[in-house]
Amino acid sequence: MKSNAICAIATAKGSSALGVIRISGDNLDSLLSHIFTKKLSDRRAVLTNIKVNNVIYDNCIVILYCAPRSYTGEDVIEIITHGNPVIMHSIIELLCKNGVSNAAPGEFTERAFLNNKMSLEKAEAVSDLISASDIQAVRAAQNSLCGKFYDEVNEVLSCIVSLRAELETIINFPEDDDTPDLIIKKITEQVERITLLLDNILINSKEGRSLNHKRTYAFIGKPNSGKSSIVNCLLREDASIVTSIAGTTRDSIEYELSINNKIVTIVDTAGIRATQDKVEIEGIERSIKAVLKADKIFYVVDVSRGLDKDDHAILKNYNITNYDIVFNKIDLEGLEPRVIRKSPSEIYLSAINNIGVDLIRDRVEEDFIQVEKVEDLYLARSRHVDHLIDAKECINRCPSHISDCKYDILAEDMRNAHIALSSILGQNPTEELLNEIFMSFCIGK
Ligand SMILES: Nc1nc2c(ncn2[C@@H]2O[C@H](COP(=O)(O)OP(=O)(O)OP(=O)(O)O)[C@@H](O)[C@H]2O)c(=O)[nH]1
Ligand SMILES: [Mg+2]
Repeated sequence: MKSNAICAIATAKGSSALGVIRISGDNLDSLLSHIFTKKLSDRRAVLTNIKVNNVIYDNCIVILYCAPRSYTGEDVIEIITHGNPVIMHSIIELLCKNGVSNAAPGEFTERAFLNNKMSLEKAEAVSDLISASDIQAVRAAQNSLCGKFYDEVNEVLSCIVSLRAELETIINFPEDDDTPDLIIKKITEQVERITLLLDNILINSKEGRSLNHKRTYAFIGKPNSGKSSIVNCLLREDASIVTSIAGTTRDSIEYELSINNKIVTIVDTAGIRATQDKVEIEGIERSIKAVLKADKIFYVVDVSRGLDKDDHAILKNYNITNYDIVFNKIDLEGLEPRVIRKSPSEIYLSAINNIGVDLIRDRVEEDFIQVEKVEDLYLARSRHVDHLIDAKECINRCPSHISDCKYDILAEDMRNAHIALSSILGQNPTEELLNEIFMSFCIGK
């Protein structure tokens, strides 16, 4: 596939010791050799200046990977620069002046997929590996990337292909058949094997999907209840502004919090109350969106005021169902920090004194999934599980088709199971699906 050259900074934003710029396209050596003071050579690290019109952009390590032995299957150049964003952006500008365009998110991996360097679920695993929120998710993504998921899906696919071939023979040449009993026995055994393999993949994929999900916890409640104070305690820094003025937080603000080496998202939100203030109304609407996005709500109440009818109205009107009530400001009532487990559970703490805030960390930790045998998992996505369920539904219908000797209907269900499983690996993907998958990547990957 002929394609224009693309480039992107592949390292994170900001200053660092080193920065990496990635370029992919056809005939990169002839397109760009004039900007390097040394000749590049395939798969060799070359220490060279990037120099044009006597301006030295940087002294860097440059590696050329000639097509097709590269990540994308095209020529790829990786430039390792000093990690100053000014240097990296000036090199990107230089590349763009020389016929290279800025890469879209995930475009390198999309090209790798389109050039048959990797199947679709492996391309997805690249993105999942980068965003994995704990070590188990990292291991599971690595399993997918090494082809464990691909191999297992492929094994079922080959069983389905051979059964489909047999069914075609039975349907087209009924006179050549073995006795009906023998056919039924043979086909039943094959369907049983497919069912067994599929069940196993489905269990592992469902577990893998839950590992892939970074959980979100939103702090919701009336103004002044202490949401921002609790969030700041959890973050152990003054990230959110805290004042005694009700309505201080005007927007939903997301933070990443690491609890026991697992990253979760916590959201500080604007206090909910009836107001005429336009900015506050907008903030409250964002709080409602945060409710919808969250896996769980910590509903914060000033314990000295108690859970009143306004709180009940908020819980009801915003359809908040999965929540703990956090009674903050226990110092005002002389209460002890504690958790009362019931439905909903209650957590008593004092953010201002940082007493009992760890109880929230403990509650979050209770939600962590403990996976016994991570070596069996792959970091699956909902898309994969949906296709596996589609395939499973087709296979589940097979035993009754066999006993009714309805081989043409059986063949049709096998065909549909085949399509569902092929879709996981990205055989015949739609453009929309590819856009959806690759747009969620970071730029430079
Ligand atoms: N006594 C006491 N005061 C607290 C405690 N936690 C927070 N406060 C005070 O309560 C006031 C409101 O705290 P915030 O954290 O800004 O409350 P909020 O829920 O984020 O308020 P909005 O952003 O307006 O919705 C501040 O004056 C805090 O110092 C606590 O545990 N005890
Ligand atoms: Mg606040």
